Amino acid sequence: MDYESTIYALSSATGKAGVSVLRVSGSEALSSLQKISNRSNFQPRKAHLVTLKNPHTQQPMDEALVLYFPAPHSFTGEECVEYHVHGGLAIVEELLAVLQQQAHHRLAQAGEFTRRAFENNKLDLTEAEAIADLIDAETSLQRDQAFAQYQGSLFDLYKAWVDEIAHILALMEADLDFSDQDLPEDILLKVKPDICDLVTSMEQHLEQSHFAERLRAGFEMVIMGVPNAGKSTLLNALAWREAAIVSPLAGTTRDMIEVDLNLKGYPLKIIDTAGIRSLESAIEAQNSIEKIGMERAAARAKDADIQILLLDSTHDLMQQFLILNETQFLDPKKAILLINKCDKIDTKSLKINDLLESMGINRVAQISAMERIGFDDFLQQIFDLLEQQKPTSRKPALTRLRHRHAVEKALSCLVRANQALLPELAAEDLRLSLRAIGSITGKVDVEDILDKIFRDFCIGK
Ligand SMILES: Nc1nc2c(ncn2[C@@H]2O[C@H](COP(=O)(O)OP(=O)(O)OP(=O)(O)O)[C@@H](O)[C@H]2O)c(=O)[nH]1
Ligand SMILES: [Mg+2]
Repeated sequence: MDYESTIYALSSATGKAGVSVLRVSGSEALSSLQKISNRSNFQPRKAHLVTLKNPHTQQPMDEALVLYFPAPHSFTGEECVEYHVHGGLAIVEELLAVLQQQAHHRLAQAGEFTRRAFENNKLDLTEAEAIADLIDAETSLQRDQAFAQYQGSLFDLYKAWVDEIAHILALMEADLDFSDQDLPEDILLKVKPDICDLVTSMEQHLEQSHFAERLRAGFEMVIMGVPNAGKSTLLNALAWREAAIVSPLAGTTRDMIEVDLNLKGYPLKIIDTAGIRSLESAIEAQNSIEKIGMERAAARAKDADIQILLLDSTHDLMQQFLILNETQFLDPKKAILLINKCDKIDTKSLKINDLLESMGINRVAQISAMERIGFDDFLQQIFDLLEQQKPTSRKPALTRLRHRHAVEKALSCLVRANQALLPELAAEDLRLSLRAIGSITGKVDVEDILDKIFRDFCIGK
């Protein structure tokens, strides 16, 4: 990556706008600003109203607000300039062209400003990822989570772990290097309780992070039901559009259809599926498209955060449940029993409590997907179920598979270190564990940390 060039880019969205912001970062950022504005004096971090002129033609381009952020007190840690121009296409295009003509300037690549901020120690990798998440956040809860991570909640946690592992490692290495000096005997026994504490913390972290990962990527709610129960009608009603085809023909939906919903801050992916028929009919349907659709639906429902069992109230409820249950996806803890087509019958006649008891499910709602009846209660049930899955502790949680893999690796190394019979082997595993956690923030130099700790040890002066 070339860090010599001064880079520039349109930072606000493309297209017409009231104001567009262009960002320039690098050693030549101030000098190009001086040329384009015909002005030499800019106070740091103060807005200046200037007329921008094309340096070749001296034709005015726009009147703009410009800000100068001297290094290292800028987003990237380099000399930075922001141009706030009127967001017209011609203005933005010409300013970009003029910047291109400036010495050592080039258009920034995707993510390059943040990359430079990382290289200049302005943020760690988790904070850089949080910027991307903040920009992508579509619900308030997603934004809150991304913002906490941006402010360093994950970095602080991993930094504390790195410090603890490094401390244990330093003790062990000191023992190995200076075993003839007065360090406590049997170092392996001495550090074991600390390793065990770390193992527990990491296990809890992995366990409690599932919710945060889903909050970032979206919770999944799968609608399961026999053909014609009204699954696609429900999907369309929730999405307020005709996302799926609805018809009185059984077996209309073959593939999964997804729509996104923001439920009081929770990002929710709703998945409509192929209707489930009884196993007998499924056998008849060997290798058919319908069978594949049913298998996919069951697999997706198994992994989902919420399973909607949609039953048609105009047909035998228990029979429908038994058919659905044949595919063995049901997890009563995350299931909601949803009785549909309640516009057609007197629901008092339904023996719902008996049904719930035999299914082991404790959430139920009655709706008419077609007439939009009972939706408030149904949506509240979904919200309650999500709230129930929220971890009680407010500890920072990982949000990406990249973090999860690294923590899993660090954890397995610690477990191995704990079982090692020789301190040399345990030390090697601790080193690997340290590297794995360090790779999440990208800010760990193992040797550097050890140097720091050894300095406090006063051994072998
Ligand atoms: N009266 C009434 N009819 C409904 C309701 N919901 C769905 N229907 C009707 O039931 C039929 C089947 O609806 P769909 O939404 O296609 O059912 P599905 O479960 O997606 O069916 P498959 O895709 O074949 O598995 C259609 O004729 C709908 O209009 C409801 O709440 N009340
Ligand atoms: Mg359908």
